[in-house]
Amino acid sequence: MDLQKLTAIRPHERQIAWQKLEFTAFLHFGMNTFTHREWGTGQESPAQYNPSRLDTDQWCEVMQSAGIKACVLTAKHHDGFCLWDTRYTKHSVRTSPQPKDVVAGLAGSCKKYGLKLGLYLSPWDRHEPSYGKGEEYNDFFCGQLEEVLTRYGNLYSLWFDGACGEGANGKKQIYDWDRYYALIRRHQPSAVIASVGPDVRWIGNEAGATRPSEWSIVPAKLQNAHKIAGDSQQIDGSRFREQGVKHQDEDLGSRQALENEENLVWYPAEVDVSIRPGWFYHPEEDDKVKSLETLLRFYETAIGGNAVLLLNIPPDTEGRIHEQDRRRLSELGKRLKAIFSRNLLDEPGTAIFSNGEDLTALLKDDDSYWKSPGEAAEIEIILPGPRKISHLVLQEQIQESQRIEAFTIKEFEYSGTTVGYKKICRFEPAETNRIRIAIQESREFFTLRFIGAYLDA
Ligand code: FUL
Repeated sequence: MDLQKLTAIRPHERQIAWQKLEFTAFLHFGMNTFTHREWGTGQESPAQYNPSRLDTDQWCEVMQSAGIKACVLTAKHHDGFCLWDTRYTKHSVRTSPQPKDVVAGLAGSCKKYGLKLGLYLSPWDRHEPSYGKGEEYNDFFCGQLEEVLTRYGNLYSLWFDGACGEGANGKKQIYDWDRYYALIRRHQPSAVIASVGPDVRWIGNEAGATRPSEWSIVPAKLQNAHKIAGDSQQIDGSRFREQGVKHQDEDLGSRQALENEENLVWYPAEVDVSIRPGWFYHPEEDDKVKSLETLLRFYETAIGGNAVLLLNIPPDTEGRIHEQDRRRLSELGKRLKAIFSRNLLDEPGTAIFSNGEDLTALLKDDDSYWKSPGEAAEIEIILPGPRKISHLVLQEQIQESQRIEAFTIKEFEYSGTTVGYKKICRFEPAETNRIRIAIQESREFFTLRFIGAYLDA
Protein backbone atom coordinates (compact mmCIF):
# COMPACT_ATOMS: atom_id res chain seq x y z
CA MET A 1 0.00 0.00 0.00
CA ASP A 2 1.37 3.38 -1.02
CA LEU A 3 0.74 5.33 2.18
CA GLN A 4 2.12 8.53 0.71
CA LYS A 5 -0.66 8.49 -1.81
CA LEU A 6 -3.19 8.52 1.05
CA THR A 7 -1.47 11.13 3.19
CA ALA A 8 -0.91 13.45 0.24
CA ILE A 9 -4.62 14.22 0.51
CA ARG A 10 -5.09 17.38 2.57
CA PRO A 11 -8.04 19.64 3.47
CA HIS A 12 -8.75 22.97 1.79
CA GLU A 13 -8.78 26.11 3.96
CA ARG A 14 -12.56 26.32 3.70
CA GLN A 15 -12.92 22.75 4.94
CA ILE A 16 -10.68 23.44 7.94
CA ALA A 17 -12.66 26.57 8.86
CA TRP A 18 -15.91 24.61 8.55
CA GLN A 19 -14.62 21.68 10.65
CA LYS A 20 -13.54 24.03 13.44
CA LEU A 21 -17.14 25.21 13.85
CA GLU A 22 -17.88 21.73 15.28
CA PHE A 23 -21.43 22.38 16.49
CA THR A 24 -23.85 23.89 13.96
CA ALA A 25 -27.63 24.06 13.53
CA PHE A 26 -30.09 23.36 10.76
CA LEU A 27 -33.18 25.59 10.76
CA HIS A 28 -36.06 24.02 8.86
CA PHE A 29 -38.66 26.76 8.53
CA GLY A 30 -41.04 27.75 5.74
CA MET A 31 -44.37 26.80 4.20
CA ASN A 32 -44.32 23.33 5.80
CA THR A 33 -44.25 24.93 9.25
CA PHE A 34 -47.76 26.23 8.59
CA THR A 35 -49.23 23.31 6.66
CA HIS A 36 -47.77 20.76 9.11
CA ARG A 37 -46.15 18.75 6.37
CA GLU A 38 -42.61 17.49 5.83
CA TRP A 39 -42.71 17.78 2.05
CA GLY A 40 -45.04 20.42 0.58
CA THR A 41 -46.73 19.99 -2.79
CA GLY A 42 -45.87 23.38 -4.28
CA GLN A 43 -49.59 24.12 -4.59
CA GLU A 44 -49.74 26.03 -1.30
CA SER A 45 -50.72 29.69 -1.22
CA PRO A 46 -48.33 32.30 0.21
CA ALA A 47 -51.32 33.38 2.34
CA GLN A 48 -50.72 30.25 4.45
CA TYR A 49 -47.31 31.46 5.61
CA ASN A 50 -48.01 33.64 8.62
CA PRO A 51 -45.60 33.65 11.59
CA SER A 52 -47.16 35.82 14.28
CA ARG A 53 -44.03 36.77 16.24
CA LEU A 54 -41.09 36.06 13.93
CA ASP A 55 -37.91 36.67 15.93
CA THR A 56 -34.59 35.61 14.42
CA ASP A 57 -32.73 37.17 17.37
CA GLN A 58 -34.44 34.61 19.59
CA TRP A 59 -33.21 31.80 17.29
CA CYS A 60 -29.66 33.07 17.74
CA GLU A 61 -30.01 33.44 21.51
CA VAL A 62 -31.13 29.83 21.72
CA MET A 63 -28.31 28.60 19.48
CA GLN A 64 -25.76 30.59 21.44
CA SER A 65 -26.99 29.11 24.73
CA ALA A 66 -26.20 25.63 23.38
CA GLY A 67 -22.74 26.57 22.14
CA ILE A 68 -23.75 26.42 18.45
CA LYS A 69 -21.46 28.42 16.14
CA ALA A 70 -23.32 28.54 12.81
CA CYS A 71 -26.68 27.76 11.21
CA VAL A 72 -28.12 26.69 7.86
CA LEU A 73 -31.60 28.02 7.04
CA THR A 74 -33.93 26.38 4.52
CA ALA A 75 -34.23 29.44 2.28
CA LYS A 76 -36.19 27.24 -0.14
CA HIS A 77 -37.46 23.71 0.52
CA HIS A 78 -38.92 21.30 -2.04
CA ASP A 79 -42.27 23.20 -2.17
CA GLY A 80 -40.48 26.14 -3.80
CA PHE A 81 -41.65 28.81 -1.33
CA CYS A 82 -38.83 31.32 -0.80
CA LEU A 83 -38.00 32.89 2.54
CA TRP A 84 -36.27 35.81 0.86
CA ASP A 85 -37.49 38.59 -1.36
CA THR A 86 -36.64 36.99 -4.72
CA ARG A 87 -37.44 38.59 -8.04
CA TYR A 88 -37.69 35.23 -9.81
CA THR A 89 -41.04 34.08 -8.40
CA LYS A 90 -44.05 35.46 -6.56
CA HIS A 91 -44.08 32.31 -4.45
CA SER A 92 -42.26 33.91 -1.54
CA VAL A 93 -42.61 35.76 1.74
CA ARG A 94 -43.13 38.99 -0.22
CA THR A 95 -46.66 38.03 -1.26
CA SER A 96 -47.52 36.55 2.18
CA PRO A 97 -49.17 38.23 5.18
CA GLN A 98 -45.67 38.57 6.75
CA PRO A 99 -43.51 39.93 3.93
CA LYS A 100 -40.32 40.22 6.00
CA ASP A 101 -37.24 38.78 4.26
CA VAL A 102 -36.28 36.00 6.69
CA VAL A 103 -32.82 35.45 5.20
CA ALA A 104 -32.03 39.15 5.65
CA GLY A 105 -33.42 39.07 9.19
CA LEU A 106 -31.38 36.02 10.13
CA ALA A 107 -28.23 37.40 8.49
CA GLY A 108 -28.58 40.50 10.69
CA SER A 109 -29.21 38.46 13.83
CA CYS A 110 -26.27 36.13 13.10
CA LYS A 111 -23.99 39.13 12.77
CA LYS A 112 -25.24 40.52 16.05
CA TYR A 113 -24.69 37.21 17.89
CA GLY A 114 -21.45 36.23 16.18
CA LEU A 115 -22.86 33.18 14.37
CA LYS A 116 -22.07 32.13 10.83
CA LEU A 117 -24.86 31.77 8.28
CA GLY A 118 -25.39 29.09 5.66
CA LEU A 119 -28.30 28.45 3.31
CA TYR A 120 -30.17 25.40 2.07
CA LEU A 121 -31.68 25.82 -1.36
CA SER A 122 -33.58 22.82 -2.68
CA PRO A 123 -32.90 22.18 -6.36
CA TRP A 124 -36.04 20.06 -6.47
CA ASP A 125 -38.80 22.69 -6.82
CA ARG A 126 -42.41 21.52 -6.92
CA HIS A 127 -43.84 24.98 -7.54
CA GLU A 128 -41.70 26.47 -10.28
CA PRO A 129 -43.26 25.88 -13.75
CA SER A 130 -39.86 25.72 -15.46
CA TYR A 131 -38.81 22.75 -13.31
CA GLY A 132 -38.26 19.85 -15.71
CA LYS A 133 -37.50 22.12 -18.65
CA GLY A 134 -33.73 21.74 -18.63
CA GLU A 135 -31.79 24.96 -19.15
CA GLU A 136 -34.79 27.12 -18.40
CA TYR A 137 -34.92 25.79 -14.85
CA ASN A 138 -31.14 25.90 -14.44
CA ASP A 139 -31.26 29.60 -15.38
CA PHE A 140 -34.02 30.15 -12.83
CA PHE A 141 -32.13 28.26 -10.11
CA CYS A 142 -28.86 30.08 -10.83
CA GLY A 143 -30.73 33.38 -10.69
CA GLN A 144 -32.04 32.51 -7.24
CA LEU A 145 -28.67 31.22 -6.15
CA GLU A 146 -26.96 34.41 -7.27
CA GLU A 147 -29.42 36.48 -5.25
CA VAL A 148 -28.67 34.68 -2.01
CA LEU A 149 -24.94 34.58 -2.75
CA THR A 150 -24.67 38.33 -3.25
CA ARG A 151 -27.15 39.91 -0.84
CA TYR A 152 -26.56 38.57 2.63
CA GLY A 153 -22.85 38.91 3.35
CA ASN A 154 -20.50 36.00 3.91
CA LEU A 155 -22.06 32.55 3.88
CA TYR A 156 -20.18 29.62 5.38
CA SER A 157 -22.13 26.80 3.72
CA LEU A 158 -24.44 26.16 0.78
CA TRP A 159 -26.39 23.01 1.46
CA PHE A 160 -27.88 21.06 -1.42
CA ASP A 161 -30.30 18.28 -0.80
CA GLY A 162 -30.39 15.17 -2.92
CA ALA A 163 -34.08 14.45 -2.39
CA CYS A 164 -36.40 14.37 -5.38
CA GLY A 165 -39.68 12.54 -5.14
CA GLU A 166 -40.75 12.86 -8.79
CA GLY A 167 -40.56 9.12 -9.37
CA ALA A 168 -40.73 7.35 -12.73
CA ASN A 169 -43.59 9.39 -14.20
CA GLY A 170 -42.62 12.72 -12.71
CA LYS A 171 -40.80 15.66 -14.23
CA LYS A 172 -37.19 15.00 -15.19
CA GLN A 173 -34.76 17.78 -14.53
CA ILE A 174 -31.02 17.54 -15.16
CA TYR A 175 -29.33 19.81 -12.67
CA ASP A 176 -26.29 21.71 -13.92
CA TRP A 177 -24.23 21.13 -10.78
CA ASP A 178 -20.99 22.42 -12.27
CA ARG A 179 -22.66 25.70 -13.08
CA TYR A 180 -24.12 25.98 -9.56
CA TYR A 181 -20.75 25.21 -7.99
CA ALA A 182 -18.90 27.72 -10.19
CA LEU A 183 -21.35 30.44 -9.18
CA ILE A 184 -20.73 29.70 -5.51
CA ARG A 185 -16.95 29.69 -5.91
CA ARG A 186 -17.15 33.03 -7.74
CA HIS A 187 -19.26 34.83 -5.14
CA GLN A 188 -18.46 32.97 -1.93
CA PRO A 189 -15.07 31.29 -2.32
CA SER A 190 -14.75 30.50 1.38
CA ALA A 191 -18.14 28.78 1.68
CA VAL A 192 -18.30 24.99 1.66
CA ILE A 193 -20.74 23.21 -0.64
CA ALA A 194 -22.35 20.48 1.42
CA SER A 195 -24.20 17.21 0.96
CA VAL A 196 -24.64 17.18 -2.83
CA GLY A 197 -21.39 19.10 -3.08
CA PRO A 198 -17.64 18.62 -3.29
CA ASP A 199 -16.59 19.90 0.15
CA VAL A 200 -18.70 18.25 2.83
CA ARG A 201 -19.96 14.66 2.79
CA TRP A 202 -23.41 13.64 4.04
CA ILE A 203 -22.81 11.03 6.74
CA GLY A 204 -25.44 8.87 5.02
CA ASN A 205 -28.31 8.84 7.50
CA GLU A 206 -30.60 11.21 9.40
CA ALA A 207 -30.52 9.32 12.70
CA GLY A 208 -27.36 10.89 14.11
CA ALA A 209 -25.29 7.73 13.55
CA THR A 210 -21.54 8.07 12.95
CA ARG A 211 -19.20 5.37 11.70
CA PRO A 212 -16.88 3.85 14.31
CA SER A 213 -13.98 4.76 11.99
CA GLU A 214 -14.70 8.01 10.19
CA TRP A 215 -12.13 8.92 7.54
CA SER A 216 -11.94 12.28 5.76
CA ILE A 217 -9.84 10.70 2.98
CA VAL A 218 -12.24 8.73 0.81
CA PRO A 219 -12.78 7.74 -2.85
CA ALA A 220 -13.56 10.74 -5.07
CA LYS A 221 -16.53 8.89 -6.55
CA LEU A 222 -18.44 9.59 -3.31
CA GLN A 223 -18.64 13.25 -4.33
CA ASN A 224 -21.00 12.28 -7.12
CA ALA A 225 -23.04 9.77 -5.20
CA HIS A 226 -26.23 11.82 -4.76
CA LYS A 227 -26.09 13.92 -7.89
CA ILE A 228 -28.65 12.13 -9.98
CA ALA A 229 -32.17 13.33 -9.19
CA GLY A 230 -33.84 10.06 -10.14
CA ASP A 231 -31.53 8.03 -7.91
CA SER A 232 -32.12 10.02 -4.78
CA GLN A 233 -34.41 9.84 -1.80
CA GLN A 234 -37.95 9.34 -3.14
CA ILE A 235 -40.12 9.62 -0.08
CA ASP A 236 -39.76 11.18 3.32
CA GLY A 237 -40.88 9.44 6.45
CA SER A 238 -39.82 8.20 9.84
CA ARG A 239 -38.35 5.01 8.37
CA PHE A 240 -35.91 6.96 6.28
CA ARG A 241 -35.10 9.29 9.15
CA GLU A 242 -34.42 6.49 11.61
CA GLN A 243 -32.26 4.22 9.47
CA GLY A 244 -28.60 4.19 10.58
CA VAL A 245 -25.35 3.94 8.63
CA LYS A 246 -25.82 1.10 6.16
CA HIS A 247 -23.50 -1.81 6.66
CA GLN A 248 -21.98 -1.75 3.21
CA ASP A 249 -21.15 1.88 3.77
CA GLU A 250 -19.43 1.32 7.07
CA ASP A 251 -15.87 1.36 5.85
CA LEU A 252 -15.14 4.21 3.48
CA GLY A 253 -11.53 4.94 4.21
CA SER A 254 -9.46 2.09 5.67
CA ARG A 255 -6.33 0.95 3.79
CA GLN A 256 -8.28 -2.02 2.46
CA ALA A 257 -11.20 0.14 1.32
CA LEU A 258 -8.85 2.45 -0.59
CA GLU A 259 -6.62 -0.29 -1.98
CA ASN A 260 -7.88 -0.11 -5.55
CA GLU A 261 -9.08 3.47 -5.61
CA GLU A 262 -7.36 5.71 -8.13
CA ASN A 263 -8.83 9.04 -7.10
CA LEU A 264 -8.97 10.12 -3.50
CA VAL A 265 -10.26 13.31 -1.94
CA TRP A 266 -10.52 15.09 1.39
CA TYR A 267 -14.26 14.85 1.97
CA PRO A 268 -15.15 15.19 5.67
CA ALA A 269 -18.46 14.07 7.14
CA GLU A 270 -21.40 16.07 8.47
CA VAL A 271 -24.09 14.58 10.71
CA ASP A 272 -27.53 16.11 10.15
CA VAL A 273 -30.16 15.06 12.65
CA SER A 274 -33.28 16.69 14.09
CA ILE A 275 -34.00 17.52 17.72
CA ARG A 276 -37.56 16.33 17.00
CA PRO A 277 -38.89 13.40 14.94
CA GLY A 278 -39.55 15.68 11.94
CA TRP A 279 -37.42 18.28 10.19
CA PHE A 280 -40.20 20.88 10.38
CA TYR A 281 -42.13 22.02 13.43
CA HIS A 282 -45.31 20.09 14.26
CA PRO A 283 -47.22 20.91 17.46
CA GLU A 284 -47.97 17.23 18.13
CA GLU A 285 -44.22 16.66 18.53
CA ASP A 286 -43.80 19.22 21.34
CA ASP A 287 -43.39 16.38 23.83
CA LYS A 288 -41.01 14.46 21.56
CA VAL A 289 -37.99 16.76 21.80
CA LYS A 290 -34.95 14.49 22.18
CA SER A 291 -33.55 14.01 25.67
CA LEU A 292 -30.48 15.74 27.01
CA GLU A 293 -28.61 12.40 27.09
CA THR A 294 -29.44 11.71 23.43
CA LEU A 295 -28.23 15.15 22.36
CA LEU A 296 -25.07 14.76 24.41
CA ARG A 297 -24.39 11.41 22.69
CA PHE A 298 -24.86 13.05 19.27
CA TYR A 299 -22.36 15.69 20.32
CA GLU A 300 -19.82 13.14 21.52
CA THR A 301 -20.16 10.73 18.64
CA ALA A 302 -20.42 13.28 15.81
CA ILE A 303 -18.03 16.05 16.85
CA GLY A 304 -15.96 13.52 18.74
CA GLY A 305 -16.10 11.16 15.75
CA ASN A 306 -14.37 13.39 13.19
CA ALA A 307 -17.58 15.00 11.90
CA VAL A 308 -19.47 18.27 12.20
CA LEU A 309 -22.83 18.14 13.97
CA LEU A 310 -25.70 19.88 12.14
CA LEU A 311 -28.51 19.67 14.68
CA ASN A 312 -31.92 20.66 13.32
CA ILE A 313 -33.97 23.06 15.45
CA PRO A 314 -37.23 23.92 13.68
CA PRO A 315 -38.79 27.32 14.49
CA ASP A 316 -42.53 27.09 15.22
CA THR A 317 -45.66 28.73 13.75
CA GLU A 318 -45.01 31.89 15.76
CA GLY A 319 -41.60 32.10 14.11
CA ARG A 320 -39.75 31.35 17.32
CA ILE A 321 -37.92 28.36 18.74
CA HIS A 322 -40.50 26.58 20.87
CA GLU A 323 -40.08 26.66 24.65
CA GLN A 324 -39.45 22.87 24.84
CA ASP A 325 -36.54 23.03 22.41
CA ARG A 326 -35.26 26.27 23.92
CA ARG A 327 -35.07 24.74 27.38
CA ARG A 328 -33.43 21.52 26.17
CA LEU A 329 -30.77 23.43 24.24
CA SER A 330 -29.95 25.65 27.18
CA GLU A 331 -29.59 22.51 29.36
CA LEU A 332 -27.30 21.04 26.73
CA GLY A 333 -25.15 24.18 26.66
CA LYS A 334 -24.81 24.12 30.44
CA ARG A 335 -23.90 20.44 30.48
CA LEU A 336 -21.32 20.84 27.71
CA LYS A 337 -19.76 23.73 29.60
CA ALA A 338 -19.70 21.75 32.82
CA ILE A 339 -17.81 18.92 31.08
CA PHE A 340 -15.59 20.58 28.51
CA SER A 341 -14.68 23.98 29.93
CA ARG A 342 -12.28 22.48 32.48
CA ASN A 343 -9.38 20.61 30.96
CA LEU A 344 -7.82 18.67 33.81
CA LEU A 345 -4.49 18.67 32.00
CA ASP A 346 -4.26 22.44 32.44
CA GLU A 347 -3.53 21.89 36.10
CA PRO A 348 0.01 22.91 37.09
CA GLY A 349 2.17 19.88 37.73
CA THR A 350 0.81 17.94 34.72
CA ALA A 351 3.36 16.63 32.23
CA ILE A 352 3.01 14.88 28.88
CA PHE A 353 5.87 12.73 27.58
CA SER A 354 6.66 10.41 24.75
CA ASN A 355 9.82 8.35 24.98
CA GLY A 356 11.52 10.94 27.18
CA GLU A 357 10.48 13.91 25.03
CA ASP A 358 8.45 16.56 26.88
CA LEU A 359 5.33 17.40 24.84
CA THR A 360 3.51 19.43 27.49
CA ALA A 361 4.05 22.87 25.95
CA LEU A 362 3.56 21.65 22.36
CA LEU A 363 0.13 20.20 23.00
CA LYS A 364 -1.08 23.18 24.99
CA ASP A 365 -0.18 25.85 22.47
CA ASP A 366 -2.97 26.28 19.94
CA ASP A 367 -0.66 26.74 16.95
CA SER A 368 1.78 23.91 17.55
CA TYR A 369 1.57 20.14 17.21
CA TRP A 370 3.72 17.07 17.65
CA LYS A 371 4.92 14.79 14.86
CA SER A 372 5.67 11.25 15.96
CA PRO A 373 9.04 9.84 14.90
CA GLY A 374 7.47 6.64 13.56
CA GLU A 375 4.12 5.04 12.90
CA ALA A 376 3.62 3.94 16.52
CA ALA A 377 4.33 5.71 19.80
CA GLU A 378 3.22 5.81 23.40
CA ILE A 379 2.24 9.02 25.14
CA GLU A 380 2.29 9.22 28.89
CA ILE A 381 0.48 11.83 30.92
CA ILE A 382 1.52 12.35 34.53
CA LEU A 383 -1.13 14.07 36.64
CA PRO A 384 -0.32 16.03 39.81
CA GLY A 385 -2.30 13.45 41.81
CA PRO A 386 -5.18 10.99 41.37
CA ARG A 387 -7.89 12.63 39.24
CA LYS A 388 -11.31 11.34 38.22
CA ILE A 389 -11.78 11.34 34.44
CA SER A 390 -14.70 10.48 32.14
CA HIS A 391 -13.63 11.94 28.78
CA LEU A 392 -10.38 12.10 26.87
CA VAL A 393 -10.14 14.27 23.77
CA LEU A 394 -7.51 13.79 21.02
CA GLN A 395 -6.94 15.91 17.95
CA GLU A 396 -4.73 15.41 14.93
CA GLN A 397 -3.34 18.34 12.95
CA ILE A 398 -5.48 17.72 9.88
CA GLN A 399 -3.40 20.10 7.74
CA GLU A 400 -0.93 17.16 7.82
CA SER A 401 -3.66 14.77 6.69
CA GLN A 402 -5.46 12.11 8.73
CA ARG A 403 -3.18 9.31 9.90
CA ILE A 404 -4.09 7.52 13.13
CA GLU A 405 -5.61 4.06 12.57
CA ALA A 406 -5.55 2.35 15.96
CA PHE A 407 -4.96 3.41 19.56
CA THR A 408 -5.64 2.34 23.13
CA ILE A 409 -5.86 4.13 26.45
CA LYS A 410 -4.49 1.66 28.94
CA GLU A 411 -5.93 2.98 32.20
CA PHE A 412 -9.47 2.93 30.83
CA GLU A 413 -9.19 -0.23 28.73
CA TYR A 414 -10.37 1.84 25.78
CA SER A 415 -9.51 1.01 22.20
CA GLY A 416 -10.23 3.24 19.25
CA THR A 417 -9.43 3.53 15.55
CA THR A 418 -9.56 6.92 13.80
CA VAL A 419 -8.99 10.30 15.44
CA GLY A 420 -8.90 12.93 12.69
CA TYR A 421 -10.01 16.45 13.58
CA LYS A 422 -11.32 15.31 16.96
CA LYS A 423 -11.93 12.13 18.90
CA ILE A 424 -13.91 12.21 22.13
CA CYS A 425 -13.34 9.03 24.11
CA ARG A 426 -15.88 8.48 26.82
CA PHE A 427 -15.66 5.93 29.63
CA GLU A 428 -16.96 5.13 33.09
CA PRO A 429 -15.47 7.84 35.33
CA ALA A 430 -12.42 6.45 37.13
CA GLU A 431 -9.54 7.81 39.14
CA THR A 432 -5.97 7.68 37.91
CA ASN A 433 -2.72 9.59 38.32
CA ARG A 434 -1.40 8.70 34.90
CA ILE A 435 -2.78 8.08 31.42
CA ARG A 436 -0.96 6.07 28.75
CA ILE A 437 -2.16 6.46 25.20
CA ALA A 438 -0.62 3.98 22.78
CA ILE A 439 -0.96 4.82 19.10
CA GLN A 440 -0.42 1.42 17.55
CA GLU A 441 -0.98 2.08 13.87
CA SER A 442 -0.81 5.14 11.71
CA ARG A 443 0.00 6.09 8.13
CA GLU A 444 3.80 6.59 8.22
CA PHE A 445 3.66 8.88 11.27
CA PHE A 446 0.95 10.79 13.10
CA THR A 447 0.42 14.24 14.52
CA LEU A 448 -1.21 15.35 17.75
CA ARG A 449 -2.23 18.93 18.27
CA PHE A 450 -4.26 18.59 21.44
CA ILE A 451 -5.02 16.25 24.33
CA GLY A 452 -7.65 17.07 26.95
CA ALA A 453 -9.09 15.21 29.92
CA TYR A 454 -12.46 16.01 31.48
CA LEU A 455 -14.96 14.89 34.07
CA ASP A 456 -18.73 14.67 33.61
CA ALA A 457 -19.56 14.97 37.28
C1 FUL B 1 -33.98 15.52 3.14
C2 FUL B 1 -35.21 16.37 2.81
O1 FUL B 1 -36.08 15.72 1.98
C3 FUL B 1 -35.80 16.71 4.15
O2 FUL B 1 -37.01 17.36 4.04
C4 FUL B 1 -34.79 17.55 4.92
O3 FUL B 1 -34.63 18.79 4.29
C5 FUL B 1 -33.45 16.80 5.03
C6 FUL B 1 -32.35 17.61 5.62
O4 FUL B 1 -33.02 16.35 3.76
O5 FUL B 1 -33.42 14.90 2.08
